[in-house]
Amino acid sequence: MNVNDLFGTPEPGERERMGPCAFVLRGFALPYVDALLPAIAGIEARSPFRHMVTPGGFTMSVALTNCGELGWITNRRGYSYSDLDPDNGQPWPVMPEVFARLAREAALAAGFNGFVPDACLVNRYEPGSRLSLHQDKNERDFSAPIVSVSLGMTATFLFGGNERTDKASKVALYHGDVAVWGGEDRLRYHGVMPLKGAPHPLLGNQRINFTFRKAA
Ligand code: MD3
Ligand code: FE
Repeated sequence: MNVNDLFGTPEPGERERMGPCAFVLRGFALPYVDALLPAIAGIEARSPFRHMVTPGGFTMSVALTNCGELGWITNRRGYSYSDLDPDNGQPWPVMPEVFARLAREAALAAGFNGFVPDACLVNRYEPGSRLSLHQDKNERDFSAPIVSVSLGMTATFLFGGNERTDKASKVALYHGDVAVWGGEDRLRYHGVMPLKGAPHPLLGNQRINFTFRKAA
């Protein structure tokens, strides 16, 4: 039971603890939204969202692109980080200054000083898109935290344990919320339930998530 089960939608400014080193900063990205949206458009113009294929041969329901020095990719050969967009052979778009600032400030607010991400995966969910339970373990060093920014439609996030079979709790992530996790929570299983519900006033029928990582 947590305070939001009793009192409903959380207020911007709340910091919810999900684990010893995992937090949701409610509404932390709201002051950045006006700058983030045109920056996403700029990234998309060079490296459009696309549905990648997993090593098992399934096409992801989530569409993705990347910015920064390295981008997360998947194909029949496996999951990896690449300095080039495989669709156009070009470097990924440069990480916009406002992205890097948001990631650093959010990490600091959760107790991780000096976070400098080299990779930003941008996920786009449409109604029905989901992300099955997984660990983020394609990064070279697990000592840096991960910062995740949610925009648009509300998603139900699944927060599990260190084993796939550990019971996962559900957390609603709203437009503007930022999740930060590291330390002993860095390798916890997590996922996103199929997107459903009301369109967002600003973004319509989609949810966009940025996941900032130190990959190299
Ligand atoms: C893990 N994306 O791309 S991470 C991914 O909403 C991914 O698209 C999610 O998982 C998405 O690999 C955002 C969200 C998250 C938040 C808090 C966590 C993952 C966490 C706390 C501990 C462990
Ligand atoms: Fe993940």
